[in-house]
Amino acid sequence: MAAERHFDPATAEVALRGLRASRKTLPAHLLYDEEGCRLFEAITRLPEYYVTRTELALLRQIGPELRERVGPGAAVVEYGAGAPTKASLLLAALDRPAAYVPFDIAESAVVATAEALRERFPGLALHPLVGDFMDGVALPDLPRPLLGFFPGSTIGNLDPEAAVRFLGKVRGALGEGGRFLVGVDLPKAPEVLVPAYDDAAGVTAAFNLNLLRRLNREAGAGFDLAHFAHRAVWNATDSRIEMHLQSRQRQSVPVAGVPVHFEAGETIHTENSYKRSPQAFLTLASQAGWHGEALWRDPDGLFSLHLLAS
Ligand code: AVI
Repeated sequence: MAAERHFDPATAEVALRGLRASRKTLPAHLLYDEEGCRLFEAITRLPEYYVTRTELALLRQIGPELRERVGPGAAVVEYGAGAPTKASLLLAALDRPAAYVPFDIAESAVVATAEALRERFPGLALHPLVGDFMDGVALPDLPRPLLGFFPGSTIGNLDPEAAVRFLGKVRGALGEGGRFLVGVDLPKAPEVLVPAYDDAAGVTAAFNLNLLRRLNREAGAGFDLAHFAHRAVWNATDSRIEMHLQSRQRQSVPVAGVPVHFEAGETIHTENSYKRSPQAFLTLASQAGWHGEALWRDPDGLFSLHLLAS
């Protein structure tokens, strides 16, 4: 979880770059300030957001087979370790796991995750690692076999090029014999997808709009949140849910002293969440040198877990 910050020239620069483009965008990572992380946690418990509970149930179900495939004494490296629940399930399923590396950009998240697991798994070696996993940080010296873990369909927030780049970096870091367990959300009817990203209680709307509040604080912006609406749109061509913030009126908003003009109905594209069939995901994985060792889906065909091998 990121700490609260005040004016930050880097955020202002990145925001202005996106907002001055002909199609306005903001980078999705800006959604995750302290309040954004709290709202995302609340999203994972929403009735419409099937992702988290489906993946947890699937992880429970595949435990014995995973234990068999991975073998004893594994070291688990979790990319984007924001909470201990999924790692805890995975470690409990494995045969005497030797080490766990929670890896995330937010120091407080990796420390809290490691602390929670220290109590649950007293013999486990813990190596919290802080950094941007997109940059491919070198891992500490770890026992083998190595199992990377990237749950939650966070890979779905990466466009195809970034996903291949990331998968390649992980393959390089885990090395020969490394395996990678990845949660991948599956394509499904827009009637299920759109409410999952535009829930009745308005939590996802608050999560998206919070980005403007962050820019008011960190980019010297003057957004009136009441003048923007959250939109979740299914883009069938690219097989992704898009989150947008739509201007309710013609308006001009100052950002770091620069006026940014909005037409009524114009949107800021804030996030993509790709939904990938097994074939689509395995095509990306193979471009990064991985091959599929095992694939599991929940009985309703909502979500998948891929075990990749190098
Ligand atoms: C973090 N990530 C996998 C979420 C998703 O489903 O794409 C982010 C999210 N955005 C809105 N709701 C959830």
